[in-house]
Amino acid sequence: MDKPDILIPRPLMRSILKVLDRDYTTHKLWEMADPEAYLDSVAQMIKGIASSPSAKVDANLVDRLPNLQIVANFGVGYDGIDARHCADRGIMVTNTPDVLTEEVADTALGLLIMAVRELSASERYLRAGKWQSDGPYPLTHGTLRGRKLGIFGLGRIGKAIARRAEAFGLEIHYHGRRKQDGVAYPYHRNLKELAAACDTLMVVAPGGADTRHAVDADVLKALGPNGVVINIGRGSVIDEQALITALKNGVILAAGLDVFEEEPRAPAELIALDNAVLLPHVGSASIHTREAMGSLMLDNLATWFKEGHAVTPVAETSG
Ligand code: NAP
Ligand code: 8YV
Repeated sequence: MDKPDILIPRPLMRSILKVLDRDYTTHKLWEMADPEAYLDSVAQMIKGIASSPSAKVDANLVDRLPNLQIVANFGVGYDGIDARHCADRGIMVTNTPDVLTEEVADTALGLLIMAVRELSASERYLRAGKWQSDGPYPLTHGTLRGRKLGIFGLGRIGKAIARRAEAFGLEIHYHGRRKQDGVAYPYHRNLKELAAACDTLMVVAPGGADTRHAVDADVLKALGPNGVVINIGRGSVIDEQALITALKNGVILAAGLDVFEEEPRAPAELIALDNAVLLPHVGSASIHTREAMGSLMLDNLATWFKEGHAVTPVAETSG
């Protein structure tokens, strides 16, 4: 049997590319001098896309590929893929849920503690020699003690974060599109209500048009001057300019961000702020977890081309 042709828009881990090169005819778009012309020349052949959150698989790209059968995403968040359009065209879309949940939840708790207890700033203080020259680092205004954590997006990762936060003694609240059966944490119908009931907001909802800038100036104000915002979900969910203003003006206390509106760019204004802890989208970025995500993506492609079904289809294409 001929090896199916797979388009790879953006670089993937070497170990995954090795298997893709072995089992498929691969087309690595980022290596092409003229990606548009190359795409035109191979469009008829492409049966699958091995995608990742930094690649955009929009309706325009999908419609250029008449024989496309599957888009397999390296990541659980698939806001970069027009999954509704794929579903309309009968194209399968898969993602990598569960295998990264615990890793991302660990990172979220790390960010929370770093932001509340100023761990990055205090480490910078030591490295600058100030402990010796100026004495102990000032006591932090922030503490985890008595904090109420509002989780925006109580899904797989949100629940893993909640389990950890409970162990730290935090009171948990949540908001999503609906109240969940069997969940005892207080539910809030909208984000402003959630923020007003809490002082710490954990954003772990998906990106995309429905959640764009859901965390705005009003939500930040409702969180209050002791407020801490952590974003481990998607940069687009927070209005970044409103967040910068709130951090600068003491509307909230601090923020911890793993994701940004225009990755890999983190705004200079955020970088200049000592009350913002900034990570370069490393939530799932251990070799262990990225290998597991890669295996699941490869399983989805293999099962599709061998058996005609996928292991982890996204909601839009699972019916
Ligand atoms: P999940 O299990 O599908 O959970 C998503 C949660 O968000 C659900 O509880 C859902 O609840 C809620 N939600 C979905 N759409 C919403 C909307 N329009 N408005 C309000 N709430 C909404 O997904 P997951 O596995 O936990 O992953 C969550 C997200 O984390 C991913 O989509 C991805 O963007 C991000 N992520 C980031 C990293 C990183 O490295 N930083 C790594 C992995 C994932 P309802 O259905 O009740 O609304
Ligand atoms: C990505 C993520 O997989 O799963 C997601 O939604 O955001 C990360 O785990 C990572 O950016 C790989 O490119």
